[in-house]
This record gives sequence, structure tokens and C-alpha cells, in this order.
Amino acid sequence: MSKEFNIAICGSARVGKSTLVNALCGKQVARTSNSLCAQTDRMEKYLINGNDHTSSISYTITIYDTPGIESWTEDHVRTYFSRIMNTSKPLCMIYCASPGSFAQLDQLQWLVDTCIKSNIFCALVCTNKYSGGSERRKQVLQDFHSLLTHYHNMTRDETNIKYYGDVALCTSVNSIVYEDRELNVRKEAEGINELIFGILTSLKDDKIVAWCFTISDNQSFWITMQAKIIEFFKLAQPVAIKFWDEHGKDTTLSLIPLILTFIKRRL
Ligand SMILES: Nc1nc2c(ncn2[C@@H]2O[C@H](COP(=O)(O)OP(=O)(O)OP(=O)(O)O)[C@@H](O)[C@H]2O)c(=O)[nH]1
Ligand SMILES: [Mg+2]
Repeated sequence: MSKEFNIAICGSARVGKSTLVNALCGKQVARTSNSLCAQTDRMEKYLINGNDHTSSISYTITIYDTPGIESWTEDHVRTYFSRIMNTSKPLCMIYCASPGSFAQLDQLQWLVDTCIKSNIFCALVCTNKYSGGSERRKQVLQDFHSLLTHYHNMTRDETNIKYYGDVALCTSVNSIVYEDRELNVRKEAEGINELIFGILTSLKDDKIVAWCFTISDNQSFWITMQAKIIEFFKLAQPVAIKFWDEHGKDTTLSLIPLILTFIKRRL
């Protein structure tokens, strides 16, 4: 048996959508570019497959990396989203805006509105957070916050992530090392593991499994967040550590089966 899910990545051109996809997946799935013209000039699809060895169900996750949203008319957005929603079960919509990028608040509002009404989790992310200065970053985050509070009160503010019930979150990330040689500034990648964990803890049922497979190759996530994952899913620590020791880096054979067992207990 196979189950299909999809994830939509939206936002203006050149804000760091493809770079974020690669950072989340922990491998190169999307083409990125440092040239000035938009790299993703048509919708790209990346397929990720995972097998639930405990029940022989296979999962296919399609990530839709979209061209810059400003080139869309409202009709485009609607057609595009209806298509995504009809093809398979949407896991979440990730919207990216970098500090100072042209705000597309009307488009964003329509997207968030559509997603929340259709029960699709929204993650609004200020990407490439060190580009453009801290004031602009704060402005992007403020815009996200004001929009999301129309749908749900802010319920938590943890590890630089604001949560709005289980309908949405917003945060800021630096997906890869940021360097400004003139100003002698260097910032390591940050916020990615927290974002993955934030989405993981906000999803329900088999959407959790599909998300686990999406990020199953991200070693940094599974290693860094191991203790939090064990705690959140109430996994018995000795069992989890034993699996981890036996299967080492292969998370699809170590932690994911335990998370699956946890989810099935709740279904
Ligand atoms: N340091 C740093 N650079 C980033 C980050 N995100 C994106 N960039 C850089 O910004 C440029 C554009 O990134 P992309 O990921 O290609 O942006 P995109 O939104 O996919 O662009 P299009 O597909 O052309 O619309 C590339 O040179 C990236 O290396 C980030 O978080 N940190
Ligand atoms: Mg791109």
C-alpha cells in the first residue's frame, strides 16, 4: 500500500526557498543559484520516498518548489493550489520571505486563509535572516505574527518559534553559513533543526510519518534533537538508544519505527 503527501514551498523570487528545502531535507534536492535572475522559473517537483518497514506501507512525498509568487496572478495561485490540494494530501505549506523582500501580504493572506480552512499546517519562515538587517527581519516577523493572530492566539513562543495552536507557526532561519566579508560578519546556519521539530510536533497522525520521511536524511536534525524527539514522543529511552546504537545513522531503521509505533498507539 502506498500513501501520498505533498508540501508546498511558496514565496517571492530569490528569498531562499530552494536553499531552505535543501537544508530541511539535509541533502541537495533543489537547485539554488546566486545569480540575480530567478533560478526556479517554473514549478519544480522533488519526490521523496520512504518505507514503513513495520507495516510495508510506502510513503511518497512531493515537494512543490514554486516560482516567485509575484509573477502569479490570483488566478495562478488559485489554480496552482487547487491542483496541489487535489493531487494528494497536503502536509504543510511553507511560506518564505527574506528581510526586505517585497512583501506580498495580500497573496500571503489568501494562501494562509485557504490552507487553514483546508486544515493544512502553515509555517511562515523569514529566510536568509541575516541578509537585509535586523529591523527588516523584525518587520517580516511582525507581519507574520499579525496575520496569524487573525486565525489563532499565539500559544507558545519557544526556541525562536511562535506557535498558533496547531494551525501555524512562524520563525526565522539562516539555512546556510552567512558571510559578509566587508563587515567581517560570519553566521553559522541556525533555526533549521528547531523548525523541523516545530513542524513535527504540530502535525497529526500519518502526516507526522510523512514529515519524518521527508527529513529522514537530515543527520544533523536526528542527532542534535534526539533527546527532544525521545521526550516528545514519549519513547522509552533505553529502547530508543538501543535502536540508535544498532542502526546508527540509519534513522529510517532506528527512530522512525519507534515514532510510528507511538502514532499507531494513538490512532
Ligand atoms: N547565507 C545564506 N544565504 C542564503 C540563504 N537562503 C538563500 N541564500 C542565498 O540566496 C540565493 C538565492 O537562494 P535560492 O534558494 O536559490 O532562492 P529561491 O527563493 O529558491 O530563488 P528562485 O528559485 O530563483 O525564486 C542563493 O545564493 C543562496 O545561497 C540563507 O539562509 N543564508
Ligand atoms: Mg528556487
